[in-house]
This record gives sequence, C-alpha cells and structure tokens, in this order.
Amino acid sequence: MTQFSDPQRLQVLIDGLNQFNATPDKGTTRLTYSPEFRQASDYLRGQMEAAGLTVREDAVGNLIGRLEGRQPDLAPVLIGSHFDSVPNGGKFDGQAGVIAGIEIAFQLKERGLTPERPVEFIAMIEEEGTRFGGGLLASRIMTGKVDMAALLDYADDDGILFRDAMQDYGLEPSKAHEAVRQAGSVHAFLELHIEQGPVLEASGDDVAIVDRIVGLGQLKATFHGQAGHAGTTPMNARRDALVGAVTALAQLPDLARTIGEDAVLTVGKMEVHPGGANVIPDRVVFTADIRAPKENVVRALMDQAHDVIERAGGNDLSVDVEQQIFISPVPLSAQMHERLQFHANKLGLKSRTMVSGAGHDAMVMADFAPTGLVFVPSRHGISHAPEEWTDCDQLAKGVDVLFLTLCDLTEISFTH
Ligand code: HGY
Ligand code: MN
Ligand code: MN
Repeated sequence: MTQFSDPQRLQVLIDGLNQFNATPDKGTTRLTYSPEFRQASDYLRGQMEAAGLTVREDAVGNLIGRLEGRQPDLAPVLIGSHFDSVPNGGKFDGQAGVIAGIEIAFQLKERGLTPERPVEFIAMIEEEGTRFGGGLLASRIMTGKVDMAALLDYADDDGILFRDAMQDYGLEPSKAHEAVRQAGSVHAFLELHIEQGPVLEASGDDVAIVDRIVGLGQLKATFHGQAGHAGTTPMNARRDALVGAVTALAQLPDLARTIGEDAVLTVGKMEVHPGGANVIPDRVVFTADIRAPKENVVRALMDQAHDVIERAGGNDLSVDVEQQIFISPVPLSAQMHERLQFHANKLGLKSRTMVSGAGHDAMVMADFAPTGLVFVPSRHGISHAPEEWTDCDQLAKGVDVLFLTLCDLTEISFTH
C-alpha cells in the first residue's frame, strides 16, 4: 500500500504545536487569544511558510496558509481544523486536522505539484467554545451565521469581552466582520479529525468517512439566590442557589435516558458563587450540552431540560436559561463522501461510514461548500482528556485520503 504522508514529520508537528500549552503537566489547554494561542499560531505560521504557503491571519485570528493555483481567481479548497482546546484536553483534537493540512502542503511542495485552483490550509479559533461559550465560532463567523456586533460583547468567565481579548491578541475589533466569507467563495472544505470515540479502534478499520453529524444544543442556566452566613442563617430562611441547581442536575441525565434515540446530555461546567465554604451561594451557573442524531429529539430534550431547570428554582430562586447554540443534525456531501471513499479504497485502507457524535467545524461548513470529514482512530476511544492519543502511522493514513482527494479536487495529476 503506497504511503504518501510522513508519520515522523506528523509526530514532530504534533509535538511542536503542543509546546504551546497552559497546562503541560496535565493534558493540553489552549484558549483562544491566550498567550499560548499566539505562540501556537506563530509556530504554525512558521511551518506553513516552510511548506511554501503564503500565510495571513484573518480578522478574527484564523491562520490561513494559501497555495496559489494555476487559476488564482477560482474559489479555493479549504483544509483544516481548530487549534483551541478544551481544558486539560488532548493534543490531537482539532490539532491533528491542522497538522494534516500542513503535511499535505509539504507533500505538494516536495512533489512539485501545483493545483488548478488555490488551496487554503486553515487553523481555526474557538471551535470548542471553552473561552467564549457556544463553540464552532470560526466556521460560524466565516459562513455568516454570527451576529458580529453581539460577538464583540461576548464575555469569558473572567468578564473579559471578546472585543478586548481580540485587541490584546493584536486584532482590530472593528474589522472582525472582514472574516465573513461570501457564498460561493469556498469550493470545498475537507477536515481530518480524531474519532474521539471507540468505534474505529474496536473495528480495526483504518479510517471512517463521516456521512452525518449529530445535532447539538447547549443551554446555560443561572440560579439566583441570596448570599448569607453558613452559621447564622436558619435552614428555613435560606435562598440557596446551589440547592436549586443540584435539584435540576439530579433530574437532567434521566431526561436523556428516557427520551432514548441515542440522545446524550452532559453538565460539564458549573460555577458556584461566591465560592466560600462558609457562604450560602447566591449564584450558580452551569451548562447543559445536548446531542442526538435526530433534530426533533434534540429540540424535545432541550425543551424538557429548560422546563426542569426553571421548575427547580421553586418559589425562592429566580432562574435564567439561555440557549448558547443550536445546530441541526447535518448530512455531509454525498459526492465528497464518494471521493473520499474512492481514495481510501485505492490506498487499500479498511474504511467505514460513520455518524459523528462530536461536533466539528465541518457541520457548519456543510451548507456553505461541499464538505468531507475523515476520522482516524482514538486509542481506547478517549478524548477531551490528557490520555487522548492517535499513533502517527494511523494519522498518516487519514492524511493520505485527504491528500489524494485534494489532488482530485484541484486537478493535480501525478503517477502513484
Ligand atoms: O463538543 C464537541 O463535540 C467538539 O469537541 N467541540
Ligand atoms: Mn473537542
Ligand atoms: Mn475538535
């Protein structure tokens, strides 16, 4: 079986990128516009330039390495993923897809191959939403799905506004809208991503071609009570925000179990304010992440969760429930699926078609340009954790599928 990409170089690139990490002793943490995000962006810029690309940073900080085509005015093919992370996550989530693009750029350079149309290798911001909530931000901005004025006033957990974080990062908030792309301005979008689940490893297949991505929604619940002294306030005279929140939490997972249909619900983030051991909490904020393959199930579960949360406040607490994001389940392009499958077969790889339980920028790009998503295995199915791992030999197989598909899309012909 012909191998095109270089597993050693992939390992060097993954490790090189992972140098820029806020928690090197516990997984990977790289928040959008943080100092390590800037260092990572500079590292990627260096690698993109070494791979012969012309590099620019767009108005919201996405890094884009462009390879000119024989016909520079044609709409480019975009290849890439995100380089922000969850807290204490792994070093492959998103990053493997960015590195895959750079490896392909090196392959094109070293083989002296010029595409018919331009190719843009992209490293995207804020897919996880760890800093500003919601997620999939770069692709939603690019495809015109974000209220750009409201975006500038998004705040992180420390109350830092998006506009100020942009400014500190060296970007001009008043130009953020320039990152929005016009319909028809992207010929196709290709993304490689780790599966983040157990299916590929268990099956022994090399790659998966994704045909659908589950629908996802996220609620942000805030319980308001009254702070007070833990020692002097009688139990029947309290308005304890945490009691309301845990009343809701106790009910939420069962909603997903009861609705079935492969629905999942996760409360992954909670803040208790003011956070003193001897202070009755006056404000508790938590998120509920909801997913399912069918749109009506996602919507129904979000409605049920919303009701449970509101009722959990009882008469004593006021409750705010805010929808942070909602994206319908997305079918990916059948034509792109066919091309990816064709090249996986030609490479002699064992492959399967899969639904993605994780969200990806590909789900946002899918109605903007024909989109393809290729998975490579995750060891023990673990992701969003320091143990996240994919062997670079496995990664290289997914990169090869993307590489040959790109050559196909950009009329590069070479004997192999
Ligand atoms: O949450 C997700 O599915 C992705 O990792 N952002
Ligand atoms: Mn992720
Ligand atoms: Mn990801």
